[in-house]
Amino acid sequence: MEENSKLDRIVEARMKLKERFEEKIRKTPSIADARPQGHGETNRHGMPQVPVGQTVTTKWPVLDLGYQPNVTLDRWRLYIDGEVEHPMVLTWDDFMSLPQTEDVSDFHCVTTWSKLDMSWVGVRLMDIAALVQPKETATHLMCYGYDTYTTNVSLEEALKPDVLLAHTVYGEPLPKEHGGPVRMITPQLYAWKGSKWIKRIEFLSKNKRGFWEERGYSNTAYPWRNDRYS
Ligand SMILES: Nc1nc2c(c(=O)[nH]1)N[C@H]1C(S)=C(S)[C@@H](COP(=O)(O)O)O[C@H]1N2
Ligand SMILES: [Mo]
Repeated sequence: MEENSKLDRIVEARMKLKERFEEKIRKTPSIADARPQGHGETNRHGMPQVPVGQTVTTKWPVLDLGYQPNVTLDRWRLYIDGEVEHPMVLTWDDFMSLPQTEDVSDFHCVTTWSKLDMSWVGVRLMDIAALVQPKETATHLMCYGYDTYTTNVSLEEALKPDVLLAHTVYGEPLPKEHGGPVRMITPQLYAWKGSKWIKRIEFLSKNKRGFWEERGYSNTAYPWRNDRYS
C-alpha cells in the first residue's frame, strides 16, 4: 500500500519533470548539435560512438583523490536536499526499494579513454528527483562523495534517462575502487561528473563549481564538443 503510493508519486512527478525539462534536454549539445565531434558508428544517443580526442580501451582505470572510503551498507546513507519540496535521507533498503533501471552505456574519461557498452543497474537520477520534487528555482545539482569529492551537473543533463545512481556493474556489486556501494554515472558527459561513493545530492538554484571545476575543468563537460577545460 505504502509502496504503491510511493510509486504513484514517483510516476506522477516524473511526468511533470519530463514536461518541465523536455525542451531544455532537447537543446543540450549532446542532442542538439548539428555536427557532434567524434568518430565511429552512431551510438544510442545519435552521437559518434567515440567523442573527439578519445581512445577506446577495454581496461577500466581507477581515478580518485588518493583515498577510497569504506562505506558499509548498514552505515550507507544518501542525503538529498537543497531546493526540493521533500528533502530525504535514504537508507540502503529505501534506496533498493526504488524503481531499478538496467542500462548499457559508455564511459568517457577526460584523460582521453572511453570504455564502451558497460552494463549497469541502478536508480535513475530522474526517479530520485521525482521523489524529492525539485522546486521551480532548482537548476543544478552538487553531488558529494564520501571521500569529500564534489561535482556540479545541470538538471537538464542529470535528468537524462541514462544518468543512474549505479550499484551494480556487469552483474556484480560495484567494486569499492569504482565507487561502490553506489556511484553516479553521466554517460553523455565526461565521467568526472559522476561522483563515486555518492553521499549527498544537493539541488541548487545557482550553479557552483565542484572539485575539478574549481581546478580548471569545464562546468559543462560535453564530450562531443571537446569541452574539457574552462
Ligand atoms: N567521489 C569521487 N568521484 C569521482 C572521482 C573522485 O576522485 N572521487 N573521480 C572522477 C573522475 S576524474 C573520473 S574519470 C571517474 C573515474 O571513475 P573510475 O575510477 O571508476 O574509472 O570518477 C569520477 N568520480
Ligand atoms: Mo577523470
